[in-house]
Amino acid sequence: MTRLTTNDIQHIAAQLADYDTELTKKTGYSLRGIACRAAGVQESEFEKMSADLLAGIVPLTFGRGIIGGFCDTVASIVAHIGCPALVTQFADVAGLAEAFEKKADIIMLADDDRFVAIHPQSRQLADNAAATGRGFATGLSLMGGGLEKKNVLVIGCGPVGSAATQALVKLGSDVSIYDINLSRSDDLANRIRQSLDAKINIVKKLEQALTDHQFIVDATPAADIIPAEYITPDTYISAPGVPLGLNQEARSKVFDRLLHDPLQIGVATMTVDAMKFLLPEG
Ligand code: PYL
Repeated sequence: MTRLTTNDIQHIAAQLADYDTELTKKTGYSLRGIACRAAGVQESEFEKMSADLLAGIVPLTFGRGIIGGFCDTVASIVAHIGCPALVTQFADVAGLAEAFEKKADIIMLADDDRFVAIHPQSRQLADNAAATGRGFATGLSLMGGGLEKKNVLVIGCGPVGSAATQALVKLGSDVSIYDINLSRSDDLANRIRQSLDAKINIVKKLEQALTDHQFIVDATPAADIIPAEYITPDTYISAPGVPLGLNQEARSKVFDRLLHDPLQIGVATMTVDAMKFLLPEG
Protein backbone atom coordinates (compact mmCIF):
# COMPACT_ATOMS: atom_id res chain seq x y z
CA MET A 1 0.00 0.00 0.00
CA THR A 2 1.38 3.38 -0.99
CA ARG A 3 1.72 5.80 1.88
CA LEU A 4 -0.10 8.95 0.82
CA THR A 5 1.49 12.36 1.11
CA THR A 6 -0.04 15.69 2.02
CA ASN A 7 0.36 16.60 -1.64
CA ASP A 8 -1.80 13.64 -2.74
CA ILE A 9 -4.72 14.70 -0.56
CA GLN A 10 -4.50 18.44 -0.09
CA HIS A 11 -7.34 19.40 -2.47
CA ILE A 12 -9.74 16.58 -1.71
CA ALA A 13 -11.88 18.36 0.89
CA ALA A 14 -12.36 21.50 -1.16
CA GLN A 15 -13.23 19.54 -4.30
CA LEU A 16 -15.73 16.99 -2.95
CA ALA A 17 -18.75 18.62 -4.57
CA ASP A 18 -16.97 18.72 -7.95
CA TYR A 19 -15.88 15.12 -7.49
CA ASP A 20 -19.52 14.13 -6.90
CA THR A 21 -20.47 15.81 -10.17
CA GLU A 22 -17.66 14.00 -11.99
CA LEU A 23 -18.62 10.61 -10.52
CA THR A 24 -22.28 11.13 -11.34
CA LYS A 25 -21.40 11.94 -14.96
CA LYS A 26 -19.22 8.85 -15.25
CA THR A 27 -21.25 6.28 -13.30
CA GLY A 28 -24.72 7.72 -12.72
CA TYR A 29 -24.04 7.67 -8.96
CA SER A 30 -22.59 10.10 -6.44
CA LEU A 31 -19.77 9.16 -4.06
CA ARG A 32 -22.35 8.14 -1.46
CA GLY A 33 -24.33 6.24 -4.09
CA ILE A 34 -21.30 4.22 -5.20
CA ALA A 35 -20.34 3.52 -1.57
CA CYS A 36 -23.85 2.34 -0.69
CA ARG A 37 -23.97 0.07 -3.76
CA ALA A 38 -20.54 -1.32 -2.86
CA ALA A 39 -21.62 -1.97 0.73
CA GLY A 40 -25.01 -3.37 -0.23
CA VAL A 41 -26.98 -0.71 1.67
CA GLN A 42 -29.95 1.31 0.40
CA GLU A 43 -28.89 4.93 0.06
CA SER A 44 -32.10 6.10 1.76
CA GLU A 45 -31.35 3.84 4.72
CA PHE A 46 -27.82 5.21 5.04
CA GLU A 47 -29.15 8.75 4.81
CA LYS A 48 -31.63 8.10 7.62
CA MET A 49 -29.14 6.45 9.98
CA SER A 50 -25.91 8.26 9.29
CA ALA A 51 -27.05 11.69 10.43
CA ASP A 52 -27.38 10.39 14.01
CA LEU A 53 -23.97 8.78 14.08
CA LEU A 54 -20.63 10.24 15.01
CA ALA A 55 -17.33 9.12 13.51
CA GLY A 56 -14.19 9.92 15.52
CA ILE A 57 -10.99 10.07 13.53
CA VAL A 58 -7.84 9.57 15.62
CA PRO A 59 -4.40 10.71 14.38
CA LEU A 60 -1.64 8.14 14.94
CA THR A 61 2.00 9.10 15.38
CA PHE A 62 3.09 5.45 15.30
CA GLY A 63 5.45 4.26 12.51
CA ARG A 64 6.14 6.96 9.95
CA GLY A 65 3.84 9.32 11.82
CA ILE A 66 1.18 11.85 10.98
CA ILE A 67 0.39 12.77 7.36
CA GLY A 68 -0.48 16.46 7.38
CA GLY A 69 -4.17 16.84 6.54
CA PHE A 70 -4.91 13.09 6.48
CA CYS A 71 -7.39 12.94 9.36
CA ASP A 72 -9.10 16.20 8.38
CA THR A 73 -9.49 14.91 4.83
CA VAL A 74 -10.97 11.63 6.05
CA ALA A 75 -13.38 13.59 8.26
CA SER A 76 -14.40 15.77 5.30
CA ILE A 77 -15.22 12.70 3.17
CA VAL A 78 -17.22 11.05 5.97
CA ALA A 79 -19.14 14.28 6.61
CA HIS A 80 -19.68 14.82 2.87
CA ILE A 81 -21.60 11.57 2.56
CA GLY A 82 -23.78 12.54 5.53
CA CYS A 83 -22.17 11.20 8.70
CA PRO A 84 -21.03 13.76 11.30
CA ALA A 85 -17.30 13.41 11.97
CA LEU A 86 -14.69 14.87 14.28
CA VAL A 87 -10.91 14.64 14.41
CA THR A 88 -9.67 14.18 17.96
CA GLN A 89 -7.44 16.93 19.32
CA PHE A 90 -5.08 14.36 20.77
CA ALA A 91 -3.28 11.55 18.96
CA ASP A 92 -2.71 7.89 19.83
CA VAL A 93 -4.08 6.54 23.13
CA ALA A 94 -5.18 9.99 24.32
CA GLY A 95 -7.02 10.43 21.01
CA LEU A 96 -8.69 7.06 21.33
CA ALA A 97 -9.80 7.98 24.85
CA GLU A 98 -11.07 11.32 23.55
CA ALA A 99 -13.09 9.61 20.80
CA PHE A 100 -14.73 7.36 23.40
CA GLU A 101 -15.36 10.27 25.76
CA LYS A 102 -17.00 12.20 22.92
CA LYS A 103 -19.23 9.16 22.27
CA ALA A 104 -18.05 8.37 18.77
CA ASP A 105 -20.00 5.41 17.37
CA ILE A 106 -17.30 4.55 14.85
CA ILE A 107 -13.58 5.16 15.34
CA MET A 108 -11.27 5.49 12.36
CA LEU A 109 -7.52 5.31 12.54
CA ALA A 110 -4.62 4.50 10.22
CA ASP A 111 -0.98 3.53 10.51
CA ASP A 112 1.37 2.53 7.69
CA ASP A 113 -0.15 -0.95 7.34
CA ARG A 114 -3.84 -0.67 8.09
CA PHE A 115 -6.66 1.82 8.02
CA VAL A 116 -9.77 0.68 9.84
CA ALA A 117 -13.17 1.86 11.07
CA ILE A 118 -13.97 0.19 14.38
CA HIS A 119 -17.44 -0.23 15.80
CA PRO A 120 -16.65 -1.01 19.47
CA GLN A 121 -20.21 -1.86 20.43
CA SER A 122 -20.40 -4.84 18.07
CA ARG A 123 -16.64 -5.57 18.17
CA GLN A 124 -16.52 -5.39 14.38
CA LEU A 125 -14.35 -3.42 12.02
CA ALA A 126 -14.38 -2.30 8.42
CA ASP A 127 -11.08 -2.39 6.54
CA ASN A 128 -10.14 0.38 4.12
CA ALA A 129 -8.25 -1.84 1.65
CA ALA A 130 -11.21 -4.21 1.36
CA ALA A 131 -13.64 -1.30 1.04
CA THR A 132 -11.46 0.39 -1.58
CA GLY A 133 -11.25 -2.72 -3.78
CA ARG A 134 -14.99 -3.29 -3.57
CA GLY A 135 -15.78 0.40 -4.12
CA PHE A 136 -13.65 0.63 -7.27
CA ALA A 137 -15.00 -2.67 -8.64
CA THR A 138 -18.52 -1.34 -8.12
CA GLY A 139 -17.59 1.96 -9.75
CA LEU A 140 -16.16 0.15 -12.79
CA SER A 141 -19.34 -1.89 -13.12
CA LEU A 142 -21.51 1.21 -12.96
CA MET A 143 -19.29 3.10 -15.41
CA GLY A 144 -19.16 0.14 -17.83
CA GLY A 145 -22.89 -0.59 -17.82
CA GLY A 146 -22.61 -3.80 -15.75
CA LEU A 147 -19.90 -6.45 -15.77
CA GLU A 148 -21.86 -9.70 -15.61
CA LYS A 149 -20.21 -12.25 -17.94
CA LYS A 150 -17.70 -9.59 -19.03
CA ASN A 151 -13.94 -10.20 -19.02
CA VAL A 152 -12.24 -8.02 -16.43
CA LEU A 153 -8.51 -7.75 -15.74
CA VAL A 154 -7.30 -6.98 -12.21
CA ILE A 155 -3.68 -5.84 -12.02
CA GLY A 156 -2.16 -6.24 -8.55
CA CYS A 157 -3.11 -9.00 -6.10
CA GLY A 158 -2.54 -7.16 -2.81
CA PRO A 159 -5.39 -6.44 -0.37
CA VAL A 160 -7.10 -3.89 -2.67
CA GLY A 161 -6.80 -6.03 -5.83
CA SER A 162 -7.96 -9.10 -3.89
CA ALA A 163 -11.06 -7.31 -2.66
CA ALA A 164 -11.78 -6.00 -6.17
CA THR A 165 -11.42 -9.52 -7.58
CA GLN A 166 -13.79 -10.93 -4.99
CA ALA A 167 -16.37 -8.21 -5.70
CA LEU A 168 -16.10 -8.75 -9.47
CA VAL A 169 -16.56 -12.51 -9.12
CA LYS A 170 -19.69 -11.80 -7.06
CA LEU A 171 -20.89 -9.46 -9.83
CA GLY A 172 -20.60 -12.38 -12.26
CA SER A 173 -17.52 -11.19 -14.19
CA ASP A 174 -14.94 -13.50 -15.74
CA VAL A 175 -11.88 -12.25 -13.92
CA SER A 176 -8.24 -12.49 -14.92
CA ILE A 177 -5.55 -11.44 -12.46
CA TYR A 178 -1.96 -10.32 -12.90
CA ASP A 179 0.74 -9.60 -10.34
CA ILE A 180 4.43 -9.04 -10.89
CA ASN A 181 4.88 -11.73 -8.23
CA LEU A 182 3.27 -14.89 -9.61
CA SER A 183 2.88 -16.51 -6.19
CA ARG A 184 0.53 -13.70 -5.14
CA SER A 185 -1.69 -14.44 -8.15
CA ASP A 186 -1.65 -18.15 -7.25
CA ASP A 187 -2.57 -17.38 -3.63
CA LEU A 188 -5.46 -15.14 -4.66
CA ALA A 189 -6.79 -17.67 -7.17
CA ASN A 190 -6.71 -20.36 -4.46
CA ARG A 191 -8.49 -18.14 -1.96
CA ILE A 192 -11.21 -17.30 -4.48
CA ARG A 193 -11.62 -20.97 -5.38
CA GLN A 194 -12.03 -21.87 -1.70
CA SER A 195 -14.20 -18.98 -0.56
CA LEU A 196 -16.42 -18.45 -3.61
CA ASP A 197 -16.03 -21.75 -5.44
CA ALA A 198 -15.06 -19.76 -8.54
CA LYS A 199 -12.26 -20.15 -11.04
CA ILE A 200 -10.25 -17.15 -12.11
CA ASN A 201 -7.62 -16.89 -14.79
CA ILE A 202 -3.98 -16.15 -13.95
CA VAL A 203 -2.23 -13.97 -16.49
CA LYS A 204 1.54 -14.17 -16.91
CA LYS A 205 2.07 -11.58 -19.66
CA LEU A 206 0.62 -8.19 -18.85
CA GLU A 207 0.93 -6.78 -22.41
CA GLN A 208 -1.21 -9.56 -23.89
CA ALA A 209 -3.77 -9.20 -21.10
CA LEU A 210 -3.98 -5.43 -21.71
CA THR A 211 -4.64 -6.13 -25.40
CA ASP A 212 -7.36 -8.64 -24.53
CA HIS A 213 -9.25 -6.61 -21.93
CA GLN A 214 -11.61 -3.71 -22.18
CA PHE A 215 -12.34 -3.50 -18.42
CA ILE A 216 -9.36 -3.05 -16.11
CA VAL A 217 -8.81 -2.52 -12.38
CA ASP A 218 -5.34 -1.13 -11.66
CA ALA A 219 -4.64 -1.88 -8.01
CA THR A 220 -0.86 -1.45 -8.15
CA PRO A 221 1.42 1.28 -6.80
CA ALA A 222 3.29 1.32 -10.16
CA ALA A 223 3.43 4.28 -12.54
CA ASP A 224 3.17 3.87 -16.36
CA ILE A 225 1.92 0.30 -16.14
CA ILE A 226 -0.84 0.85 -18.76
CA PRO A 227 0.72 2.50 -21.83
CA ALA A 228 -1.42 4.54 -24.23
CA GLU A 229 -1.14 1.96 -27.03
CA TYR A 230 -3.44 -0.39 -25.09
CA ILE A 231 -6.23 2.15 -24.62
CA THR A 232 -9.08 1.87 -27.13
CA PRO A 233 -12.37 3.80 -27.28
CA ASP A 234 -13.91 0.84 -25.38
CA THR A 235 -11.41 0.78 -22.52
CA TYR A 236 -12.73 1.45 -19.00
CA ILE A 237 -10.28 1.70 -16.11
CA SER A 238 -10.87 1.81 -12.39
CA ALA A 239 -7.66 2.73 -10.61
CA PRO A 240 -7.40 2.77 -6.82
CA GLY A 241 -3.60 2.52 -7.05
CA VAL A 242 -1.39 5.50 -6.23
CA PRO A 243 0.39 6.72 -8.28
CA LEU A 244 -1.92 6.27 -11.26
CA GLY A 245 -0.61 3.63 -13.69
CA LEU A 246 -1.36 5.77 -16.75
CA ASN A 247 0.90 8.48 -18.06
CA GLN A 248 -0.47 11.74 -19.47
CA GLU A 249 -0.91 10.33 -22.99
CA ALA A 250 -2.77 7.23 -21.76
CA ARG A 251 -4.85 9.39 -19.47
CA SER A 252 -6.00 11.68 -22.22
CA LYS A 253 -6.76 8.68 -24.46
CA VAL A 254 -8.98 7.03 -21.85
CA PHE A 255 -10.51 10.44 -21.13
CA ASP A 256 -13.62 10.13 -18.94
CA ARG A 257 -13.68 6.33 -18.82
CA LEU A 258 -11.37 6.43 -15.82
CA LEU A 259 -12.08 6.30 -12.07
CA HIS A 260 -9.14 7.26 -9.91
CA ASP A 261 -8.81 8.82 -6.49
CA PRO A 262 -6.44 8.39 -3.55
CA LEU A 263 -8.97 8.22 -0.70
CA GLN A 264 -12.56 9.21 -1.47
CA ILE A 265 -14.21 6.00 -2.75
CA GLY A 266 -12.41 3.85 -0.16
CA VAL A 267 -13.27 6.05 2.82
CA ALA A 268 -16.89 6.48 1.72
CA THR A 269 -17.32 2.71 1.24
CA MET A 270 -15.60 1.96 4.56
CA THR A 271 -17.96 4.39 6.31
CA VAL A 272 -21.05 2.67 4.89
CA ASP A 273 -19.52 -0.74 5.70
CA ALA A 274 -19.08 0.39 9.32
CA MET A 275 -22.60 1.77 9.51
CA LYS A 276 -23.91 -1.66 8.57
CA PHE A 277 -22.77 -2.90 11.99
CA LEU A 278 -25.53 -0.80 13.51
CA LEU A 279 -28.26 -2.42 11.41
CA PRO A 280 -30.18 -5.25 13.10
CA GLU A 281 -28.73 -7.78 10.62
CA GLY A 282 -25.24 -6.15 10.67
C1 PYL B 1 -4.89 4.90 4.17
C2 PYL B 1 -4.20 5.17 2.93
C3 PYL B 1 -4.78 4.69 1.68
C4 PYL B 1 -3.59 4.61 0.84
N1 PYL B 1 -2.51 4.61 1.54
C5 PYL B 1 -2.77 4.60 2.91
C6 PYL B 1 -1.79 5.39 3.75
O1 PYL B 1 -1.34 6.44 3.33
N2 PYL B 1 -1.54 4.90 4.97
C7 PYL B 1 -0.78 5.63 5.93
C8 PYL B 1 -1.73 6.43 6.82
C9 PYL B 1 -1.00 7.05 7.99
C10 PYL B 1 -1.86 8.06 8.72
C11 PYL B 1 -1.16 8.70 9.88
C12 PYL B 1 -2.04 9.79 10.48
O2 PYL B 1 -2.00 10.94 10.00
O3 PYL B 1 -2.77 9.52 11.43
N3 PYL B 1 -0.81 7.74 10.90
